[in-house]
Amino acid sequence: MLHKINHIGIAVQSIAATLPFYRDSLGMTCLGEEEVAEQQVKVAMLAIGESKIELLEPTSADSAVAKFLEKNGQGIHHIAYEVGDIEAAIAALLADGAKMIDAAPRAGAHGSRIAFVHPRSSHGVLTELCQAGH
Ligand code: CMX
Repeated sequence: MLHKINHIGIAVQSIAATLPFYRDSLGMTCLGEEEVAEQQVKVAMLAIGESKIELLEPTSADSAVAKFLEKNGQGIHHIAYEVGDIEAAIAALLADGAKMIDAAPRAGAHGSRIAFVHPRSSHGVLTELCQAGH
């Protein structure tokens, strides 16, 4: 069902302040920045081998990422797994009794379709299913 880790999301106060560490000190390639209005975040994607690091900066004080930062401070926010068929993956998880935040896929960054599993079902780790856009 899962192909690989697509990306790891990291919540940050400021992408501008964080990017130099990942891009310049760690030497990752920045693939671009984008605002995902539906999620009330600005994201910067960095490539590391087959996987990516997604820096998440909230654009609104009542967004999911702003609440996370308030409660936990900066740090790892979610793990996103790549799937070939996101509808089938959601159906399989629901059939196993998992609580989905998204019972149907929604739009993610770069034309992808995404769905989140509630962290209470995934033992404390916010888990994202991600089907790449074509
Ligand atoms: N990782 C692990 N646990 C998390 C979490 C995270 N990132 N975010 C929230 N939680 C936990 C909280 O600690 C809390 O746990 P307890 O009940 O044990 O205290 C519980 O989930 C509920 O959290 P809350 O602060 O009360 O917040 P909400 O219920 O309002 O929302 C959640 C929680 C997960 C449903 C919401 O953050 C959500 O819908 N997230 C998915 C969307 C998202 O995160 N988008 C941003 C990134 C988008 C992108 O990648 O493009």
